[in-house]
Amino acid sequence: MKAELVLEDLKRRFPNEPEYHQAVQEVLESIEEVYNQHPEFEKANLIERLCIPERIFSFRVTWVDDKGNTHTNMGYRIQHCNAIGPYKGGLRLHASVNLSILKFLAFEQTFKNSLTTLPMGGAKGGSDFNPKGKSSAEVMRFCQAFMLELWRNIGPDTDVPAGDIGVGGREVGYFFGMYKKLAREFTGTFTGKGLTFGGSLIRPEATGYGNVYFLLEMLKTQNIDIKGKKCLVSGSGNVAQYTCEKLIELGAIPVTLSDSNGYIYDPEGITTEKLEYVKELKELYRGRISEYAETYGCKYVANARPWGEKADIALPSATQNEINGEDAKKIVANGIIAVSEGANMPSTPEAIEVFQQAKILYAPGKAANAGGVSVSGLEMTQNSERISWSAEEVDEKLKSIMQNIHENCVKYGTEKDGYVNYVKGANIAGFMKVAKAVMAQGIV
Ligand code: NDP
Ligand code: 2IT
Repeated sequence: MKAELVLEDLKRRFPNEPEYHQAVQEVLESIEEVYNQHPEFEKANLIERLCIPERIFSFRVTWVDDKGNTHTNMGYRIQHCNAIGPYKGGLRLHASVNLSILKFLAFEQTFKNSLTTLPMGGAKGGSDFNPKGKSSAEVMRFCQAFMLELWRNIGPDTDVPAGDIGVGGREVGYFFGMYKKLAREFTGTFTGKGLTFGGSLIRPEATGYGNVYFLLEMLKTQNIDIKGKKCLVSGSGNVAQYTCEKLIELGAIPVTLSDSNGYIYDPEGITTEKLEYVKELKELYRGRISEYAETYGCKYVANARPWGEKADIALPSATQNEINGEDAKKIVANGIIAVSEGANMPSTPEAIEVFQQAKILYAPGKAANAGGVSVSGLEMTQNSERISWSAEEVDEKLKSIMQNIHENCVKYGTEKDGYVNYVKGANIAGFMKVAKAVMAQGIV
């Protein structure tokens, strides 16, 4: 297999899908050498089967707003691979959603889920519906209309969706309610559910907490204490909030948050009290992060990202390609020692190159943010057994999963000079397990 040729072919067959090409390229470059040690893979043309989704659903979603106007959006579900378990992955509601973005996310999800060691395949879905400025009733009608189309293609042993950008507890509740009505069953089809109807404790916290657990493991390899370290966090949604919560608990100092309009810089640090304000601002009032700056009298920079601020650690937690090569240069020049990705693919290939050249600790999303889907996997287990574990139990399992992912990255990603290439480690470990499972199941 020649990574370059495979990519060229995919670009020809699926043009205008830059995010999908970007995600595939990163994995292919990491695994090329190991893959080529297995002639049986090449003989079975395995690589194409792992890059191209098994199935894609796309459908029109029609809903009525509060004024009685009718709207149409596109809905999608990409079932990328179910070689190691039922399809599993979130739904994203954001105006930018298109096939390229969902194909990249479903591809990444497959190898991320493999890394967790839990039996989950990879999927992703969503819609170009823009939840901003919509009432709860409008969001509900949209979610119900979306589920009217998707429900036949998902199920507890088939495909289990969850949240992502624009989909939190409220939306999962609406999706699940409609699914349950149409399917006439109460099962664990959906994770991230409310605690009163089968949700798992620690699922809301899991991605942010898990990212900080992963960061701790990276810091441990260099005997660095997290206490007192200033952290740049981007985003201000689910992942950003619980990243901050864990950082504060461990004595680190988050100094930035952002949304699609700009970022705040609070040199005093975001405290527990200020974080409670952010949670309310975002979950209840659905406000803008600029209001934080007005409330606490700190700096707000419109239409910008926080990467030029001075700090010790960066935890991008908003969206894909939010750190470009120039941002990465600023991050390195400012002496940042570690970048741990809460978001999926937040760094461009140029940015990754800058981090790795500078040999700073750098963890890609598919390893560092795997805590979210891991606890989703634990939610599935609890649902099938009709039991629920305590917060401590789930948190302990989450910690040990993140430590195990870190160990695997070190095992497969350590280079001759001792530098751990976490991208390579995560890609090889995640990929090989799926590859072996696909091979064993024949050509299907
Ligand atoms: P939320 O919707 O809760 O929050 C998203 C945050 O990112 C918001 O602050 C949002 O700002 C900002 N954002 C979204 N899109 C853009 C954009 N195009 N430009 C600038 N800012 C943007 O989503 P999550 O916190 O759940 O997701 C954040 C990231 O983490 C995503 O990459 C997601 O794929 C990834 N992830 C999420 C997991 C989960 O369990 N939720 C698990 C693993 C990864 P605004 O409000 O202005 O839109
Ligand atoms: O990107 C991700 O891993 C998620 N959005 C979570 C997926 C899940 O099924 O919990």
